Amino acid sequence: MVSNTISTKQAIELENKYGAHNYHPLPVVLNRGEGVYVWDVEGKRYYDFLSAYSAVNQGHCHPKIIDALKTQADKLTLTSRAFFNDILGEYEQKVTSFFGFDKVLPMNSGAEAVETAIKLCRKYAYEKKGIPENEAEIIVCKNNFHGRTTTIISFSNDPDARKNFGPYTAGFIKIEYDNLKALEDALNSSKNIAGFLVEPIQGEAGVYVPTDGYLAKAKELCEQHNVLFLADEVQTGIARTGNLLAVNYEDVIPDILILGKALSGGVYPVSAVLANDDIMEVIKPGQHGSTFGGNPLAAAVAIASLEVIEDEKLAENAFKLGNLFRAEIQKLVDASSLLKQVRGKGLLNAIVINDSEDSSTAWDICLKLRDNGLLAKPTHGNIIRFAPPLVMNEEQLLDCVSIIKKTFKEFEK
Ligand code: IF1
Repeated sequence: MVSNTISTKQAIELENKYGAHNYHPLPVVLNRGEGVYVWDVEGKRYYDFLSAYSAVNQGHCHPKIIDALKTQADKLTLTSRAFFNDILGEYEQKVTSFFGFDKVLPMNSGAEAVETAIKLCRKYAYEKKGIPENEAEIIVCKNNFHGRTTTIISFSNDPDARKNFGPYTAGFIKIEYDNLKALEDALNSSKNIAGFLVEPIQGEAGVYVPTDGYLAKAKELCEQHNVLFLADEVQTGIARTGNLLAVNYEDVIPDILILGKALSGGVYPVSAVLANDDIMEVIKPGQHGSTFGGNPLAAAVAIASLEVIEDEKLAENAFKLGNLFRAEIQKLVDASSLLKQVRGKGLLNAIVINDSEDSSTAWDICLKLRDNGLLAKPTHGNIIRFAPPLVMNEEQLLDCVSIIKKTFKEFEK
């Protein structure tokens, strides 16, 4: 029975009693979303400044995407890949031309797409580069976040993500992020390096934007060593950083591109791995897939989601509003002892609170932001991520800036 009269207290009690405690949500119970706004069960409206970790770039319940979902849902939702259907090919043509690759392997979650990219990279290394089987190494960066499957957390250095989930998958070399010498040393350390997997901006780590030129130079080093460059744009992609992809800022074309989240506008789990034929052809029938990967519903939703990004010029809007946001918050940083820094690109930003990592300050500030009508959540410790839907307009953004300023002023008293 779908309830529409449940109270905040009741909803939280139900989740606590019947749901695994694998999250610590902010105490707010939402029952409606539209554009940049969400509402709680008491009817209070909030600005959503998390966008479901950048899955709702197109805004909550975008009418064009919802319409595509509803229309397709009345026709055909799932065929499995045992048969063809009339919309997967159309979506594959759309997404490959949208991002400039020959082929796409459609999956569901971001982690599944990262796992797919790892398998593709390893198989390419064995079958095209002649690396001895089971010897492939993939370079990753410390403080990465690529998902929560056992292989992916095997190369995480976040104890919460990793502890007591072993034994871990071998074949990964961890280096410091934004450090070209570390990358070069790793590339020279073994002849079995298959790939370099990197977030163009480290999101979960706290929105770490690398030095200008890092991505371009890293790609160049990979090319020199005949190593594949895998860009995880699950969070930074789909216009979030003010470009269609974060790698576009440096004209980097990854060998393997990983997408998820806003590929579906937050309406349905859709992820994708894109590559050109010489890489994608190493996957033969029966060697990889998933029940829901590339299903008609996902295809219809993803086509509409990409059309919204293009038609509403959301990358341009994210670029413009991101500069405005950081300029306004910088004034706060300059005037406040509580704030250390604001950083980010486009509408993927974070504020660093001037307090210890293990303090509750960031959390307490998010509770006050909630009371003042804006929802955000800390990433690690003293960092609050600010990532509103890209459909936000200037007036709404400035309204949010004033809520943030008001909240920090209240907090400083
Ligand atoms: C959670 C974090 C963000 C991602 C990148 C792959 C994935 C993600 C760069 C996997 C997913 C989500 C996972 C979600 C919260 C959120 C998150 F805090 F966990 F780290 F955004 F920063 N690559 N990120 O950011 O995609 O399998 O989730 O579809 O697990 O709590 P997924």
